[in-house]
Amino acid sequence: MLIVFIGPPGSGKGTQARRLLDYLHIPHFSTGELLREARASGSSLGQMAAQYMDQGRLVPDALVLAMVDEKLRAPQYAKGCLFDGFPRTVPQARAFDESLAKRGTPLARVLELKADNDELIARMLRRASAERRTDDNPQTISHRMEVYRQQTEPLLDYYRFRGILTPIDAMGTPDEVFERIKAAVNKTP
Ligand code: B4P
Repeated sequence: MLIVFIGPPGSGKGTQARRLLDYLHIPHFSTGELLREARASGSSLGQMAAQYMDQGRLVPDALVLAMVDEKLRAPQYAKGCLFDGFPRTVPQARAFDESLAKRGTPLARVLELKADNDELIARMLRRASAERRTDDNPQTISHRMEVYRQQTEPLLDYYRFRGILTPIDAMGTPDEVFERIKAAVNKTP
C-alpha cells in the first residue's frame, strides 16, 4: 500500500507517520528527514538544501527528485511505503506519478492533515524549544505556512480530482488524530 501524507508544517505528518508505520508495517519515507540527514552528513546536496530549509523555502524540485529517485530504488520500498512530506509541489507529484507508473504501483490514498493556523504555530514553537530545529523560529514558520499555501495546496486538487484524497481533522491529541487516520486507511481498498 502506498500512502501520502500532505499537510502544513506542524500538522503532524512526521508524528502520525511514525504511528502508522508501526500499524501497517510499511517503511517510512520522509523527504524532510532525508534532507536533514544529508545536511548533517555535510554532503554537497545537504549543504545546498540547508540554505533553503533555514529560510523556510522548499528545496528545488530537481534536487528533491534526484534524491527521491536514488533512495526509492532500495528494495524495501517495493511493496508499500508511507510518504511523509513528499510530493510537495505539482511538478514533484507529476514526476512521482511517472515513476510509480513505471513500477506499476499506483498510490492508494492521500491523507490531508488539516489544523488551525494558531495551533500549527503553537506546536512548532513548542518543538523549537524542545528540539532546536533551525527552521522552527517565528519568521521562518510564517514563511513555511505561506509556501504551503502557494506551492503545496494546489496538490490537493490534483489528488481530489483523482478521487484518492481524504481530509483528516488533525486537531486534538496525537492519539485522537491517529484514530481518524486508522479509520481512513481501513476503508482504503
Ligand atoms: P518536514 O520535515 O516535512 O517538516 P514539517 O512540514 O515541519 O512537518 P513535520 O513532519 O516535521 O512536523 P509535524 O507536523 O509532525 O520539512 C522540513 C523542510 O524540509 C521544509 O520546510 C522544506 O524546506 C524541506 N522539504 C521537505 N520535503 C521537501 C520536498 N518534498 N520538497 C522540497 N522541500 C522539502 O510535527 C510538528 C510538531 O507538532 C512536533 O513537535 C510534534 O510533536 C507536534 N505535534 C504533532 N501532532 C500533534 C498533536 N496532535 N498535538 C500536539 N502536538 C503535536
